[in-house]
Amino acid sequence: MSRWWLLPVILGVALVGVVGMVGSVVAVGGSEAPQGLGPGGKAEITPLALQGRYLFGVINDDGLHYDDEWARGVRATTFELQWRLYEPQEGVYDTAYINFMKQSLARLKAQGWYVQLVPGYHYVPDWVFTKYPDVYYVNQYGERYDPDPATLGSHRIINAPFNPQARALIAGYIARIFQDFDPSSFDSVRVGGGIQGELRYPPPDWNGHTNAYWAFDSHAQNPAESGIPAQVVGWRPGVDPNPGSVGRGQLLVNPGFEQTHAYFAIPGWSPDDAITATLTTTNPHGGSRALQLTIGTPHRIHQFVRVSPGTTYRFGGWLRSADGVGRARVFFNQYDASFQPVAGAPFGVLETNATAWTYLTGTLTLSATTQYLKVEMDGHRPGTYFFDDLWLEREGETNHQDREIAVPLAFYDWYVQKLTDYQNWQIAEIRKYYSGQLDLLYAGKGLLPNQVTDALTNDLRGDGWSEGTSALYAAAAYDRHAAGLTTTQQVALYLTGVDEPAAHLVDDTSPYPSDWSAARWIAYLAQSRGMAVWGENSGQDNATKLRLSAQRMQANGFLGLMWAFESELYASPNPNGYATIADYEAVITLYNDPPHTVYLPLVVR
Ligand SMILES: [Ca+2]
Repeated sequence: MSRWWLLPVILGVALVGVVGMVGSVVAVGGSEAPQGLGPGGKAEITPLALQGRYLFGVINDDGLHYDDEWARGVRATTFELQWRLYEPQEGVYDTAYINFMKQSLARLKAQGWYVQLVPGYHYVPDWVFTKYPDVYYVNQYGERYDPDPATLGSHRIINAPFNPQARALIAGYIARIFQDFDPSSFDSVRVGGGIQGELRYPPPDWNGHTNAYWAFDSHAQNPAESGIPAQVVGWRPGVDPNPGSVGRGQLLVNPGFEQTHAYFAIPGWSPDDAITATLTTTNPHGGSRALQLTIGTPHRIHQFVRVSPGTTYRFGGWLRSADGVGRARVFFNQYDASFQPVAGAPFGVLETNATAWTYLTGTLTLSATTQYLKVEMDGHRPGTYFFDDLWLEREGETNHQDREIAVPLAFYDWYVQKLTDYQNWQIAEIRKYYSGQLDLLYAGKGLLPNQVTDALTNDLRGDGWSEGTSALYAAAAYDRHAAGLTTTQQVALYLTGVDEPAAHLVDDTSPYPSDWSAARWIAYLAQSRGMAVWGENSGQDNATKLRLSAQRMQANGFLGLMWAFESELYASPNPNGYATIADYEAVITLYNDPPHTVYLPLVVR
């Protein structure tokens, strides 16, 4: 069974025949993955092939530059509706606004533009909040998500993942759009529903807190409505202790490697990309499974464990080596509150090259600044190694019960799943009226499974390794959202932030997703399920970022690129050095004249 992080080398360059269709891109090929992207997910992917020319577009056009843009090769634009302008009072639709937008649309279609509809239900009218005060997101501190309308009016989204009334209101607005506008006018429709129309929960920073999870309204907390697991009802991350940590003297999670999970290869443990970590049922020491590591390069699997500084800990476990030469090793390394190694601090180690299960123990007294022990396993040279029934306890501990993360894990699985469900609900709702392409807005690279594992083993307290990333609270586990799509028919993934992270921070030639740009990760997820992929930059970007974005578009088999924002392309004066429309024209010419039909697809075998 293959593991998600075990992505083999990227193979070759595909040559696709030239199809000289100006302003047209067609995605062909691809295959439907029969299952998710987690462990056991698809390992054989037929690449999407791109024929014809890349589709270059602009975002937030003001309607003044269509002719100029068209002459320079720009062929796509967003067409943004805003619910708050469309329906200023409940059931009252602004005819003047709608007619104006209809005229704009007619003009775009007459000129041949590719029109990406932004339905704009993330621009919520004021009356929704006054008439339906129940529609707010609520975090674990009992606080409503209610950004200041004056300064953050475009962030006032409603709690549609959990609140049926919020969904009903959005559904009514969507129906109205496709009643007023001919659905066939739109070449694609954006789907996301969170802030800026992206698929995500509100941000973690709220009212002085930095770890807000937005699933604590009465609907979310009602099992009959939300399916929240019983043991999770009322449990507040970072406020309530993890019941599986209270009074448990054995500090390692899943120390016997008996647990399994749909998305984590080894629950509680975070393997580096470059190793193969599996659960083996062959000859475990205890229970029915043991950890098997196959190592070719110096990499490890780890778990961070919160400990008390200046305290003595004891540890032990069962280890063995496959070849009798390489030594199986378990390290206990000291880390401070900032997750930096404590300089000069001693480490604990267990190691053996015995081929039979061997029991080893050790002791380590921590420094005054140590907050975490990073428990790591590897082998001292390439080979295969086995581990089972590890333990770590404070000296003198009498409670030997294993720590476990069932509650944080159940909470987070549910929190992510509810956003997947909201994604699927939006698709189904729009599909009632519209059969064309849907662009799912994924905000950047999001989370990788190891980041989630590290947060869970810290009980989602908010201060652990990887818990500083907003993607955790946003539930931006895009591998899960893509795997959880109920349909991929005419569905594309659309990345916001093609320019992120900066080029020097990523390696898109690496076989490992942790090294990749957001563009490569989202392209991988899309193509894993036979979907097309494209996207836009972050905005306020210079010509270097423009060229980088176009390179990533090509390298990852995107349909095209939308540039944010049109106003910046035409900025005059341009004191911030934004990419100009001339820069954009040069990029369009480079990639489309003659049509480029060579790119690096994500062939994964
Ligand atoms: Ca075991």
